[in-house]
Amino acid sequence: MKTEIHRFKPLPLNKVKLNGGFWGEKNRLAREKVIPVQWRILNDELPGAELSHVIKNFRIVTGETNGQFHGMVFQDSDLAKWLEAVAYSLTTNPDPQLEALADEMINLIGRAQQADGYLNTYYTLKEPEKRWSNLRVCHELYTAGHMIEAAVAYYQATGKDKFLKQMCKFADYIDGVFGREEGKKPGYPGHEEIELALIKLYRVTGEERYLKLSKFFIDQRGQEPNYFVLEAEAAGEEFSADNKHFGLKYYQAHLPVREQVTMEGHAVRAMYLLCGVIDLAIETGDNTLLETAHRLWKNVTQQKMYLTGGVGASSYGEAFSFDYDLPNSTAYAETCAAIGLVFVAHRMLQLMPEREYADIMEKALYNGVLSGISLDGESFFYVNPLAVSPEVCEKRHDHSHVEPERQKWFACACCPPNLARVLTSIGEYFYTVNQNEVYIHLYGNNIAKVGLDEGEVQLTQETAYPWEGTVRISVSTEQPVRFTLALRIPGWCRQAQVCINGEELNLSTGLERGYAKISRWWNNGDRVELSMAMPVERIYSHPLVAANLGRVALQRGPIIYCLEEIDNGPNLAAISLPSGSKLTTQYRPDLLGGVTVITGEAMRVSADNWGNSLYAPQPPMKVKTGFTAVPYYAWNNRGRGEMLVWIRET
Ligand code: FUB
Ligand code: ZN
Repeated sequence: MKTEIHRFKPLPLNKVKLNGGFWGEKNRLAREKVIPVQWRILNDELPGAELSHVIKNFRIVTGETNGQFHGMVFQDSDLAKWLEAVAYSLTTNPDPQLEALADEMINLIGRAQQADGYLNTYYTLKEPEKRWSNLRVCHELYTAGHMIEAAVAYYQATGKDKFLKQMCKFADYIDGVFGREEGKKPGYPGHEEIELALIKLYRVTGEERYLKLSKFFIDQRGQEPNYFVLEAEAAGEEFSADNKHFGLKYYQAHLPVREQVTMEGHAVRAMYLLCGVIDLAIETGDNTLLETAHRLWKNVTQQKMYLTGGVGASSYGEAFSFDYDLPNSTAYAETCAAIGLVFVAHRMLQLMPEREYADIMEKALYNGVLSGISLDGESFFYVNPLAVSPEVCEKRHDHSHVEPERQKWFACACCPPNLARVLTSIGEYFYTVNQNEVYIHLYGNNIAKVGLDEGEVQLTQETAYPWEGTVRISVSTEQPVRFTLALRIPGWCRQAQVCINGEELNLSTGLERGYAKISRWWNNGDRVELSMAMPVERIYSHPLVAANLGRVALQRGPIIYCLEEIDNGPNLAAISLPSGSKLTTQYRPDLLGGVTVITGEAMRVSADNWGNSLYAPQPPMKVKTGFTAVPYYAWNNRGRGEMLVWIRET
């Protein structure tokens, strides 16, 4: 028997109807633009985009076309993530044509699947005899995980089980290959992903063996003798377990997972591992996993996270650096890693509704995730630094990983379809519920249908959030229902008011873990109004973040701001904000799809009167200047130019 600790489940996507507003619009963009454009890219039909070849790889396997495999060893995962996004889109917005397209892809996947259940176009085409021989590097289990996630989502969206059955067959085959039993491989993936996917498969099928297999992969990671070391030895490959950058830490395999103290290595891998750990803890009630999850969460969010919710500071290895090492212009902060952090936070909320988890989920969503996609949905950042100078990116080798402009696609295209699946499923991040409690974590226009022990209620949120701090929630119910409505009062909010049917609720008695909890009989037509003061805040870093010493960032509500060259002229480094100067906000419907901008007075170091000498014994002249800051996520939507989040403060 498992211990039931899955007390708070996300309100499923099909119960949350987004109604315009900030996330409603992003969701619409993902459905109407991102999915169709990515379909063209996956078919190599978009001029000017990096070649994907992913669908062609499948067709080569099936013999429907000739050619060579092209792409990364995990190229199949781009199609899987696209299919997962399609499934979420179909969940909220049925579309027979899109569904037919997805069915066609599922049939193709079925035809490319080998008789024993194996599926992987790279190995099938290039190295059929080498299956599972390089788990550390070659991503077979990662790719399988994405396929499984897509199949689960498609089954949930459509009720059709063809894809699910295909992936059960694959998972059963994997189950036959891996394990501690004689004749099986005691290995685990170099890139985590299948752990969380198998738990999804277990939840949807009820088959315990998938849970056990996920547990095996998590338990086995980092055990001695180390599988990756043995695997490399067997292949005659050079692999140094304690290599600074690509040793066992890179794969989170330096220690058994429960003994890991800090979050190390490749950031996306680390986030996906943490997701699996939390899911497994939820399913098994294993306290050692819970402690591990809390410990690693703390290390990431208190020592290794950018203000934007980006994680993974180091471009070398796409990895975490040491504590407080958060350089701005060389930041890697991969879009997928911020997405991974959102997945982690969402799972932490299922363990316990703590404001901190929702705050970080929101921070990453509005900033480090959304910066990855252009406002028109057609181009993407893989890397999300907090300071960019196009000239530096072009000329300096240590910045060569930074693209100063979003790209249509990438040779390694993990981020764009990851964004597609997050934006199409964004409704699932708004609420978690149990039998008689409804927690609201994200604010945005939507209608939610919540099934409680005492009956179904409908909650309608109306708001101009994140530009305004007022959220109106109305209750529809056929008969009075007793339940608790818990509203997150975000950590950034210093002054909040809640009124029920016009009467103010006394919040002075305290919030519960950051939520205003209202337990009562709710009647049809009851209204709740949450008002959150949303002044601009000056944010400072922990003194050990050397890159930000003497610097300030601007935040309003959940939105982090930046300066852009187009508004402030070149050489943003020359600008400084006098502390305490007045900051003004204005909503600009005409700008960047509608954003609130921050303006104010600043100082600019001037080269006028300086002369030709490179150095001099007196400081340069300073002149007064105005400045305009725009939301970080919206930068680089008006052409190429500099960008800066952390501004010098005088
Ligand atoms: O290795 C698969 C994906 O590609 C990773 O998650 C990303 O960091 C990129 O390397
Ligand atoms: Zn990525």
